[in-house]
Amino acid sequence: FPEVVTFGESMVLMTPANTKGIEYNNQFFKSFGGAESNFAIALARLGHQVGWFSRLGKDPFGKFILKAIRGEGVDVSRAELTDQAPTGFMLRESVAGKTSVYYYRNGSAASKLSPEHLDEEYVKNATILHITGITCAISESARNAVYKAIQIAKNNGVKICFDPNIRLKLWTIAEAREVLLPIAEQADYFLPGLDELKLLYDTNDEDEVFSRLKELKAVSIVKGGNDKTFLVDTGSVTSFPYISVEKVVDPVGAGDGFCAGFVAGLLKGFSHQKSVQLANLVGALVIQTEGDWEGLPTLDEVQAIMNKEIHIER
Ligand code: KDG
Repeated sequence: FPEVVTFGESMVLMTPANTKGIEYNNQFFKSFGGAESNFAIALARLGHQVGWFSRLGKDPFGKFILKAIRGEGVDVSRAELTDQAPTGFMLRESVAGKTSVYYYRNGSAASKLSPEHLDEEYVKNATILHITGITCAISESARNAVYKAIQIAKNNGVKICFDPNIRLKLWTIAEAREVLLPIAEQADYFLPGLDELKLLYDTNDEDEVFSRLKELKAVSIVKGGNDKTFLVDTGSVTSFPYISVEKVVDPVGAGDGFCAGFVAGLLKGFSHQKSVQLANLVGALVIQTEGDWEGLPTLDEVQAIMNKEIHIER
């Protein structure tokens, strides 16, 4: 059984092959994305056994995604191709510095994920279960699968790692709050962005945000605070500066890589502090390459950087 289990929707991702944007462009690059599979690929590259599952359409998109994730060394034995519904897809464009995402995922195969698709033994035998708010947002049945996975984890001493990953194209902030805040209370590791916390706690006051986090039993790692990452651990807050990079090529996927870096640190027996540093390093590397997961580093790459403490040039 894998050390880490995660599940959630992966979609085909189409991006315009030039700067004209979706409306005027005639050629597209095809890849795929999904917060949980990005996370799983990151962990596999960092040398860990990780299982990801979802439902995908039994269509060319679904087959393409499944093969690619399997090819990255992620265990996909519990993922399923179904002819019940198609694979979701998304388009993303960056025009004049503004990135827009368009989802075509309503009624997708992954949205039909439900508690019955969880293999209890599989979740039970993991060390860490990683869940994100996206799976809670795509459908009621997928949300119920998340609740069931949390229950299995709780009953079997599996640690829960939770990234709220708020996507306001999928639900309103009021809906998100109602679901995500109680999950944060159950998590062992909570990895939100500072902007997400402001939305969740409905405040711009950072002191208030941190005092809310201190009330949680979870260790919280907060991404995105003024070039800093914060670790909130047993009531105290420590900050870590970001690793500066020459050029940010594509920030999408940084949060998923960050979570995987932190979890890899935990599995390697690092302290929480050192795990946050590994998380920052993975985040800094992935934003220097186009794509949600393509630029994720391998264990050799991060080790070389950590051992020599060299600056990253890629
Ligand atoms: O974190 C990156 C993800 O946002 C991306 O890969 C797509 O999972 C995705 C989503 O639902 O937006």
